[in-house]
Amino acid sequence: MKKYFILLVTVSILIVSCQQKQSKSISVSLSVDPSAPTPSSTVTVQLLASFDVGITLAKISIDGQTVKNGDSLPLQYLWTPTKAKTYILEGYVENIFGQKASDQRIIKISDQTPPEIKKISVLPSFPEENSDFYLSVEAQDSESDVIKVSAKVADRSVEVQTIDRPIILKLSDLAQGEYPLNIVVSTSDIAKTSTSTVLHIHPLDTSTPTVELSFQKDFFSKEENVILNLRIEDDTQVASVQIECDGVQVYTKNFEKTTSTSLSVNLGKYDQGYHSVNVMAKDIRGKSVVKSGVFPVGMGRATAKLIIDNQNPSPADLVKLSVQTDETNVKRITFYVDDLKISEGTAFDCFWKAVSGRHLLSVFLETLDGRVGTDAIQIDVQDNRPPRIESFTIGSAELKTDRFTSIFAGYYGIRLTIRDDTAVKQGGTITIILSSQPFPRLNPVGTIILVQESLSDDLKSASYVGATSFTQGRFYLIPNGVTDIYENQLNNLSFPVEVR
Ligand SMILES: [Ca+2]
Ligand SMILES: [Ca+2]
Ligand SMILES: [Ca+2]
Repeated sequence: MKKYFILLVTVSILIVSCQQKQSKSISVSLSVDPSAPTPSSTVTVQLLASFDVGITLAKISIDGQTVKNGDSLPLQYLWTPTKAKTYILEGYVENIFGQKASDQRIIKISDQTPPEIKKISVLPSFPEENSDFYLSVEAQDSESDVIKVSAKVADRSVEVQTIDRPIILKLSDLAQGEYPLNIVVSTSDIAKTSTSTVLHIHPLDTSTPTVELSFQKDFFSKEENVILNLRIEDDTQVASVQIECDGVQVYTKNFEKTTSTSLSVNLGKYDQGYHSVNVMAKDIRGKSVVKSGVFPVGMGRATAKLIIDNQNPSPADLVKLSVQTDETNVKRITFYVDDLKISEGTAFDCFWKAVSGRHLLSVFLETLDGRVGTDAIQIDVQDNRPPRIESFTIGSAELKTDRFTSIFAGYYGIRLTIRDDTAVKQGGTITIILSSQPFPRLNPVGTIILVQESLSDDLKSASYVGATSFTQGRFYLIPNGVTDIYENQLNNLSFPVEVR
């Protein structure tokens, strides 16, 4: 029994010491051949261990991905890297004793071939003085994802290293002028290429173009071509204009070296209704503006303008009334003087025999498509007749020119009312001369001043009042200063009065 116990202890010590020995001695090593591979190399990766008995798992991984595994050593993997970059290679081993060991290699595969430059562009296309702009570099490389671009212009240099495509570099604050621009594109110290170009920095363009649009007419008929007038200006250069009608492009034009332009564009014929127009103008720097408008076809007012050949006729003069119109489909033209129709039909003119006074001449034009237009002119026809006396009273006695009117001596109010076919003067006075002799043998014995008491709304009639004392005798009352607005004066009238 003691003998067995001693044997068991001896075996246990042996196993423990054997395990201790193995855990001390196992080590793995990963070899890489060639040691500095390129993307075109075939690389032999080999995993070895110091103690290769009882292996349960051996594996090789690249960047965490297992590429080869097995249960015996050495383990070999033939690797053909395609990308130029830094890789982590790892070898790993487990054995029946539960031992684990690993080894790592950092392998940098450097790119031998330069990237290919596809295109270099400047954004915006016209970089302006003292503002930001960008270089866009389109480059590709089949081995390297990361591409480095360095750009040198004037005293600036910028550099970016990225996997983004295209590769964008920001530049700014250059004065107006031309600069050599050098660009180096690389994927490693030995894989690089370069190019150079000339960079133009333009003067500042501060505003979008301006567009003024107007139509040749307020509206058009279905038979007419719609004409659009445009004026376009820009602080640098107008580049192009594009016109859409009802959403359909109908016109484009490009311009050369102009800061302002005026043009009339024939948009063609349209159906009845309202139509929209959009005008887009661009300047040479790519700034654009859109202006919109609407034009009616077959609707709206008809054009009608009244013309008269004599603005200042005398009574009985013939005045010619004409209508000017753009309409081609006239149905009816009617001319009026005041409310009186003097011509109706399709005649474009007519005559009117002027009569004194203030008159409203008008024309009314109708088209076959149901539109109307009208125009009017007010004129004053100067009359040549003085006002006439409507009534002349002393107290309640009405004076006449052809017989004596009898009154008793005393104090009387006097009233004179006059009327003119055009208008009497506003305000003022009328003087009544008292003569002891009949007209024309004047022998004044006194005067009476009458002041204007009232004026009718149409200015044609006015009343004047005054007062005086009459003593016995025979008198002739002669009004003086009875005139109309044209200074036609009433003369030579005398009114006999007998005061008893
Ligand atoms: Ca390359
Ligand atoms: Ca501009
Ligand atoms: Ca008159």
